[in-house]
Amino acid sequence: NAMLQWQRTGFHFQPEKNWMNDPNGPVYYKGWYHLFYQYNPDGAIWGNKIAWGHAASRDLLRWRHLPVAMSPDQWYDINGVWSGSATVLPDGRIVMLYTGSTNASVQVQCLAFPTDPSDPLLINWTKYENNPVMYPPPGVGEKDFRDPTTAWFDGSDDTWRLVIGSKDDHHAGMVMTYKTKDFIDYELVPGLLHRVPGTGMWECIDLYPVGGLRGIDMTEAVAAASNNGGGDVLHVMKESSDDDRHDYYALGRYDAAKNTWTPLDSDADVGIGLRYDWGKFYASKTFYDPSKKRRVLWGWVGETDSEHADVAKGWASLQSIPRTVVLDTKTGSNLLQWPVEEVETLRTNSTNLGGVTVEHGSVFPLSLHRATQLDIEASFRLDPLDVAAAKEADVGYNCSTSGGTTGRGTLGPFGLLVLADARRHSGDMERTGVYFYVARGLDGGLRTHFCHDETRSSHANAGVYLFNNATSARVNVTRLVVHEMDSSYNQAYMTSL
Ligand code: DQQ
Repeated sequence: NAMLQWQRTGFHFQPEKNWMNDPNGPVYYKGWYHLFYQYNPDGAIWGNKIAWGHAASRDLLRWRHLPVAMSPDQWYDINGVWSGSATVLPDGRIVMLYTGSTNASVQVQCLAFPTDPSDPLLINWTKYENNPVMYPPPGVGEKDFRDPTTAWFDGSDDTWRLVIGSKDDHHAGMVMTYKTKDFIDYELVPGLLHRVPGTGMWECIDLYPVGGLRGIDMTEAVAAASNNGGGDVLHVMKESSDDDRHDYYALGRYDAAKNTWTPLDSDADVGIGLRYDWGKFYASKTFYDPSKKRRVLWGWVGETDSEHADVAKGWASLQSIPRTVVLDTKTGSNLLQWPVEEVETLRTNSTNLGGVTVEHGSVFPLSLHRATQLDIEASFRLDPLDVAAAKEADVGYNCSTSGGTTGRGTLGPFGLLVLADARRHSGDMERTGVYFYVARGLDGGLRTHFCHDETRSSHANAGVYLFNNATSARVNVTRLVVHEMDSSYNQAYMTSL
């Protein structure tokens, strides 16, 4: 069916068919990036036979599909080979830890290794003969113990450490630390690394350092901290909240000796309240890429299609475009994310359309070739006189509830209407808005909201428009470069191998 074909992605990773959820064990090995993922080889829905799908890439964009890496075939993972993480040892060997759901549906941690370490594609995996290596500790529910992180080395006692998320019987989300010398015997480190009442099960914990512009490996950060206090390095803790299915993070300080992680924003009882993403984005995981010295983030993007539609399509879900994550050094209070630089290699024709002014209350189309996949760089500048004149106080602007692209304010909304088609609906163009809204806070300062509006989205693949729905402000589009993207390449490459 041509329509269903059309809905396949251009650049986002998807298996050739069937269900996918969490990204697992991302790692760079002998020149290849590896992505494993929660996969149902039998159909387009999640089930109790989840395996680890596997793909490898040289550039994080063009993927080679590989055979299923691990299937639920042992008593300790017969109900699912669930999420886990890779650790690269100093000699280059890889250790994989994952959660098995046992024949009694108990969550246990299991160990696996590449069968042939000389194979850069890591096609075959061997499960450790004496799995499982960790059981739920006393006081922790049998079904509340999953998703081990990447381990890091701590030179103070020459152990590897990792964390696992859980919840307690007061519905508090919590993070436990384990240490091990050999990845076979583990010791629970006393105390909890973190705990937040009322947040439920914490899935897929991620814990990693951020500092300047380059990424930092966790082992490196722990070593630096014990030598010189660690400088300005902060540690991100992320949890995937099973209660509301969003990924939350906070910046904090990790103290290895005390086994504590303390959020910077200590007043927030929640402790972890920032979102990576306001769309569908869950069970994410980062890895340190030694080849480009960066930290890269993947997240599972579930689709909003019904289960019925997924079954009809024969597939469900994609992975986000991998993103480089850095600390926002300007604010020191949040992260910045950007698609990995490799995305730019997909740009073909580029058109420079900057240097225009969009008057208030106007919409106009950009003259582009018809293209289904675009990468748009844009900078907007409000007229300073309009900004100075804006008196209106921001009484709680909200991207979702303040009218989207049709709202009206003194300094917004303005921006782009993409996937827009004026012919389909007279007077009410189908479009997806990507826009800004600037408001003056009660303290007199300006706040910029960056939003998207899907309420009039459709499958239209026609035009891109500039719009400015502010009541009086003019907007200068100082830079506007539209890159057409080579969208055929990814899928063609995947199927040709
Ligand atoms: N998905 C896995 C679990 C994890 C959950 C099972 C998060 O390991 O907690 O498919 O989406």
